[in-house]
Amino acid sequence: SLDVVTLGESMALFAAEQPAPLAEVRHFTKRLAGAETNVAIGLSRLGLRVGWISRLGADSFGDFVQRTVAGEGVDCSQLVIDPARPTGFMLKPLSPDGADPQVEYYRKGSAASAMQVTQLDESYLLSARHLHATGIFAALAPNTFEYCEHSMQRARAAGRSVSFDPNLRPSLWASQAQMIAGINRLARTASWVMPGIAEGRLLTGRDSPEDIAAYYLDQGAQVVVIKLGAEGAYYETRAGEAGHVAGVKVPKVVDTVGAGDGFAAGLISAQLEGLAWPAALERANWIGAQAIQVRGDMEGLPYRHQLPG
Ligand code: KDG
Repeated sequence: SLDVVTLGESMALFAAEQPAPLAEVRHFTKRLAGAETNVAIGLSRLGLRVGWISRLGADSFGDFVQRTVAGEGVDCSQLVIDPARPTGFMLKPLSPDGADPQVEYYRKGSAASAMQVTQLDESYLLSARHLHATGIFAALAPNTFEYCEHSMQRARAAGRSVSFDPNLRPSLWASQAQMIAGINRLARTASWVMPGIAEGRLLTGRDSPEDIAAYYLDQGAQVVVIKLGAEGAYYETRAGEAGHVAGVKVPKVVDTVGAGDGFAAGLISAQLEGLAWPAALERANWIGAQAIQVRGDMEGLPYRHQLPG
């Protein structure tokens, strides 16, 4: 049995080595991308048993993704190779000031984007104590939205905790209105909703962390955790517990992509270990802070022995 299961698309990432427009960059480093596998790898490094449900093409990007994820100890027994469709990839510019980069996706028609809910092995899904889902997989196609929503509903109905990171990627949605409606619909199924503050504002039309939390608590969430970047995070539970945990100072922000995934790995691992929310947010903040100090999404994720205290 597993502690955590997650589902989504992972890709090869070509990260620019020069701070120039992508069209002019000559040198890239190949890395792994995929919000859900970042979380899975973070959890596996902390010693949790975690599984990843996905599809890849029968190509060298697919081999690379599978080897990297499996090599991190993530269970890939539900990974299917689709010989008829490619593995996606993406390009990421180098932003010297650590600002969020404008990425370019090459993932339309990918193996993962064609996943159908009829292919889901529900006994595998329910063999885990916890499901982690993000809005990226749901944004790929109507069939992946359905896959994501159905998995969340099944897990929650079976009494599993379900975390949901909106992970807004506007370029994957037909319109902003559809993105907001789709993400908020998925959030209704989650037990933990964990947006960044800018995402929370866009999704709810509300401003303060307290008001954003109230929106999702009213919709049925058990806890809402709002990521405040350098300011840390705010949480509020259905039971009326609430608090702010300060951010972790870092000497230099190198690459912000993946911070939210590190945060999720910290939060989920701490909760499954029985830590209270403030301690869980502290671990989440700390891991997020590690992730932004190195290039790459998952390279900076700590192993258990590296956790402070
Ligand atoms: O959360 C990090 C992800 O954004 C990154 O790994 C790429 O999954 C990715 C995506 O679809 O943007």
